[in-house]
Amino acid sequence: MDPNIEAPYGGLKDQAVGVRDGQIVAIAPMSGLDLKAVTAELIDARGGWMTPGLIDAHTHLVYAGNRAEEFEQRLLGVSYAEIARQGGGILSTVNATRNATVEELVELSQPRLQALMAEGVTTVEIKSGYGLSLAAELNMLRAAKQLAEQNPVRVSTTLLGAHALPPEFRDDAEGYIDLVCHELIPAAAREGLADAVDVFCESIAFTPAQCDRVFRAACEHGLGIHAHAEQLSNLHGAELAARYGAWSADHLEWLDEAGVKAMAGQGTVATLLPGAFYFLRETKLPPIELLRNYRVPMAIATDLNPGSSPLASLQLMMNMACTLFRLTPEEALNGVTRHGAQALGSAADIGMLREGMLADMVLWDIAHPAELACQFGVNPIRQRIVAGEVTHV
Ligand code: DI6
Ligand code: FE
Repeated sequence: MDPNIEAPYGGLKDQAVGVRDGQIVAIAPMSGLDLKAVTAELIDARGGWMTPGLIDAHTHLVYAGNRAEEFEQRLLGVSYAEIARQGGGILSTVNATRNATVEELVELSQPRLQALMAEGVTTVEIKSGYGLSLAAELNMLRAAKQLAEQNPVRVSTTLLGAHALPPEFRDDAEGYIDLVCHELIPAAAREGLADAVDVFCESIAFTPAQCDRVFRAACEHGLGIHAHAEQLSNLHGAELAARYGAWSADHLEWLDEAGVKAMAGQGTVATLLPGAFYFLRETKLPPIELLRNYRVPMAIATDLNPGSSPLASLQLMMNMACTLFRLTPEEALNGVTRHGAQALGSAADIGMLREGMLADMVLWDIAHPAELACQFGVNPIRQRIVAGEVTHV
């Protein structure tokens, strides 16, 4: 996936990858290698393809409860508003999450993380956002950190305090944003629990002015910035986020040319979430052609969450990025490697196979990299390697 290599996918044939202390220290042709002289452990790739470890740059995989019954009710004709009146929707996940301990959150989230890792994910971003109080948001982030300790995976954590308005602030959005800026962000930063901050900038969530306050607080505490923007309408949230040098703006179905331009100018990644588009049966497509024209890097992620994308498969997202958004398989693979890394502010360390980068990689039983986006349901993974160690997941 190294753009300095001109071949499709930055692909090189018949290469050896040398790893020491968790880092890639050499990539060189097999023909120049005297295998008998190599004292290190050898892995024979037997003609497979080696890619960078996959990166899922947008998930809400820590939560309690589930919303399958709502899904069923809606298909039986109960309206979304009626479900919300019965305490359903996002707030049902908030209730369940608030009532769970950190240990319970870890236990409930492990199978979802496991599913991602089994398909080759070596780095995953995990957001809070179902706690909406100081204690419950920090507990979600603690659960994410604990998952990172217990699994061979890198985790980037994001404080999404401004996800929804908690019931105790029903008529006081500004008061809740005060809490996010003056308590949640400082506490998460102080305890080293968050790498970045995120917001849901939408008519059903928070206004651009409120998101602006959150971004300012994030900058003051040295945290990265993500934004849920232009998912259901165009409030110019992506442009606002780009002005703060955001790592990524995500969803983006309603993004316009001015927004694309602003993102291009700041190097903000467009993180596309085809699973939410599919699950919510959206019809408005993100402006792929504009993003290409302005050379905005496109990442692809699962948005794994119980309400709008209960889909724990990054391979499925690669397929949907191609079928629904018309990305090429090469763009899709870039979206879950190099551009995913950029979306997490980690482009110097992960997302490419290159000397000096971390040795996170996946060996696939495939004859061509397009297979990763084309076929779904037959997981072609042979080996998953994190920091140079073969993992057994
Ligand atoms: N956008 C979404 O699609 C999800 N959150 C967000 O900011 C919805 C999350 C949920 O319904 O639980
Ligand atoms: Fe999301």
